Amino acid sequence: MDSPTHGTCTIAVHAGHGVDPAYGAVAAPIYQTATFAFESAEEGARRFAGEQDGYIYTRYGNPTTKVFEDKIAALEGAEAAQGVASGMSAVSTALLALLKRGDHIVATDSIYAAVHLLLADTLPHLGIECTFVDGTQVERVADAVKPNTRAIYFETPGNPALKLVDIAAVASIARNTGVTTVVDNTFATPINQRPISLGADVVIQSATKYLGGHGDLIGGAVVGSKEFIDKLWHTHIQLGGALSPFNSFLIARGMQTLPLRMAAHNANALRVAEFLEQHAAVERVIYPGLPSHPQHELARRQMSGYGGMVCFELKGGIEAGRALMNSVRLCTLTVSLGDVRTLICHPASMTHAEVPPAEREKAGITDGLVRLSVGVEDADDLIADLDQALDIPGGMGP
Ligand code: LCS
Repeated sequence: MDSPTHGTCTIAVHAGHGVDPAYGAVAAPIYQTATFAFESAEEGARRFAGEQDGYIYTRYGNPTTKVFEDKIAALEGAEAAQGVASGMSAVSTALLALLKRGDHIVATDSIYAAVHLLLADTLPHLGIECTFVDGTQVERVADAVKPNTRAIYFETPGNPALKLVDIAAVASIARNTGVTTVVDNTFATPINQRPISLGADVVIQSATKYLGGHGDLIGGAVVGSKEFIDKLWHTHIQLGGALSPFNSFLIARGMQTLPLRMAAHNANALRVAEFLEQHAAVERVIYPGLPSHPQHELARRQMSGYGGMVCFELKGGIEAGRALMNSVRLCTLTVSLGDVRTLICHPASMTHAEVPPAEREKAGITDGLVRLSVGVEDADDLIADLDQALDIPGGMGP
C-alpha cells in the first residue's frame, strides 16, 4: 500500500499492514512475544543463517514492530527502517553503526541535550571526535569536514531554539566528500519535511513525539537505504535497544492520524506564534512559519508545514517566564513534545540543563527562552490560557 501514487494520508493509514491473514483482524495485531517457535531444528538453523524468512526473537525483529517500520519508511520516502526503544537509541545505534575509533563527525550545535552529550562526552571516550558548528551557516559545516569525517549530524528545526539547517546544501557537501548525512526529523515529521528527498542518507525519529502523538510511550526509528538498515541491524541486536511490541502497536496506531494531527499542530502553532508576537509582554517569538524567523525563506523552501514547536522570550526575562509557566492552566508544564496536549517547558533549566552554559548560548538557548509544544486543542482556548497567564505581576514587562 506504499505505492508512490498514493497520497500521504493513505500511506499513513495503510502502509505496513492489511487485514491480518490469521483471523481477519483489521487492526494490526500485537505480537507480544519474546520468541518465535521453529517447526524443526533445521528450520531454526536456516532462519539464523538468513536462508529462510521468519521471525526468531523480538530483539531481532517482530511483526508488530515491522508495521511501524514499514509505515515510517513509506512516509519518509525511504527503503527501510529499524524500530528501536527510544529516540536516543535511534541516535546511538545509527552513530555506532556508522563510526569507529579514529573517525570524526560534524554536528550542529542546536541539538537535543542528550545527543550533544553523546557526541561531546561518550563518543570521544571511544576515540570518535566531534566538531560542533553553527548549522545555520552551511560554509561552517563544509569547513569542519576533515579527511576522517564519516558523518554530518543535525536536527532541523533544532531543539529547542528552532534553528534550521539547509538539508539539500549540507547533503551535497556530504555527498561530494563521501560523508553520510544524518538528519533528526523529529520536530518536522515526514509530514512537514522529507530529508531523504532532499538528499540526506539517514533519518532519525523519536517516535515518543509526534509519531506516537499521545504522550504515552517511548520509541524511535532509524530510516534509510535497505543496505544501511541491514548493516545497522547488526549494531542494533548487539546494543539491544529493542522496541516493545506494545509500543510499536501504539506508534503505528498513532501514525494513522499523523497527517491530520500535524495539520492541526501547524495551524495552532502559527496562531499561537502570531498571538505571542503581538503581545506587549513578549520580547521575541521564534517560529519558522513567521516572517520574522531569520530563516523563514529556508523554511518555506524545505518544509511543507512549520510544525507545532514555538519558542519565546518575555520582556521580563526568566522571572516573567517562570511566572507564566506557573500560571498556565490548560498548557501542561512538562518536558517532551509532539503530544496532542500543549506542553510548556524551560529548556535552560530542564531539557538542556546538562549542556554547559557556553554551549547553550551557541545553540540559542537563552535563560529566558520558553518552549511550547502546541497541541491540537482549540487555538482560541490555548491563546486564552496564555493570555491569562501573561496577565500576571512580572509577566507584563516594562
Ligand atoms: N531527538 C530529538 C529532536 C528530541 O527532541 C529527543 C527528545 C530525542 C531525539 C530523544 O528521544 P527519546 O529518546 O526521548 O525518545 N527530546 C526531549 C525533549 O525535548 N524533552 O524531553 C525529551
